[in-house]
Amino acid sequence: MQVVHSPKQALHEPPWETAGGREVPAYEVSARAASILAALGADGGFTVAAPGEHGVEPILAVHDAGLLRYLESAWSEWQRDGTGAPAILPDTILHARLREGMGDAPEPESPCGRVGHWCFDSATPIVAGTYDASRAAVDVALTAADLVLAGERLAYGLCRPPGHHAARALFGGYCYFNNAAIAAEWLARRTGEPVAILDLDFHHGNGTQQIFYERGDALYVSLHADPRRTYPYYAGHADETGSGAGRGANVNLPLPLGTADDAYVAALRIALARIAEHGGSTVIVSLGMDTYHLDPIGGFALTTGTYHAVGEAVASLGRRMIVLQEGGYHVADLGANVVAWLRGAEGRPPSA
Ligand code: SP5
Ligand code: ZN
Repeated sequence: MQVVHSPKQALHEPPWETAGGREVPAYEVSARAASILAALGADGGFTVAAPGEHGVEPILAVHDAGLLRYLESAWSEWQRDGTGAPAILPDTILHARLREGMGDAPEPESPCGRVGHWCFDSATPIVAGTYDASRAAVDVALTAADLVLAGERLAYGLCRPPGHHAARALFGGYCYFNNAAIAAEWLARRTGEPVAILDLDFHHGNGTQQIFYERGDALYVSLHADPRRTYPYYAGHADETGSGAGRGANVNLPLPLGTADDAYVAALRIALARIAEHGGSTVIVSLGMDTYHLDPIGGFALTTGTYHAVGEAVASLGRRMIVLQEGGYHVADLGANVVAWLRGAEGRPPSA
């Protein structure tokens, strides 16, 4: 199987994040990609290639130009006019109700004001290499899409940082650009076909949902922890089904904390049935391994064998697959879990 990865992605190495009122070591670290690369290498069935550069146009097809401009300039501005802190995190965030009834606010001019205009949480630091790494992750996703456009049945983009929490004009949730949404739009424009995105990360992909919420040609289907108790809290409920031309093309399957293998696979069958009803030849998979029973921030109980079964079940749709890495924070087992999933998707048996 063809794998796409860029060493530039390791330039994003946040020192810490804040979670639950505490400063904690960052979860979304480059050791995650190293774990996956080591397992792919040990397996021997994967060929890793670097991405091709695709420029900013495919990003601007999905994201607000102001978000791109902000991420491109944030670190140098912070060095020039910021607080001298080793990472950029917002202290004041543009909450929707602050402007209730008043229309949009202009983008502020100070570094602390700007970051809260574009970021929605306190867990997604910007450091020196964040922009270059995020651009590389987009190129990884687009190159994986290109492989499938060129005839591969299946390609895996080892994206880092991940993407599914990034909305049209907003970053957060360890995500800066929405790799899967950018690849989906790229594919839709090139093929003229409808496209389906299956999001298997533990967390709801609020960004991908937002980007395609009014689109009928792009189906978004997600299995995730119920947002009533779990991040991102404000999106991912079952009654969010799309609007306008997108009515019916957004499918959320929230699951309770503690969800284990059998219940997960049962929900997956429902997700796959919805995708089978939608047209198009390709499925983009937002693959998060934070559903793992040992994950430090997830709350499901999946085991490695189930990842193989899930990959196999998704492949049984008979569609081409662009598989893009999202979350998964149990670094030691992350690589084995990804390999199990990809082997299932390829129709190979689980490794011994
Ligand atoms: C791509 C992705 O998986 N992003 C996840 C972002 C989650 N950020 C908030 C993390 C909150 C962690 N809460 C820790 C609870 C530990 N029991
Ligand atoms: Zn996640």
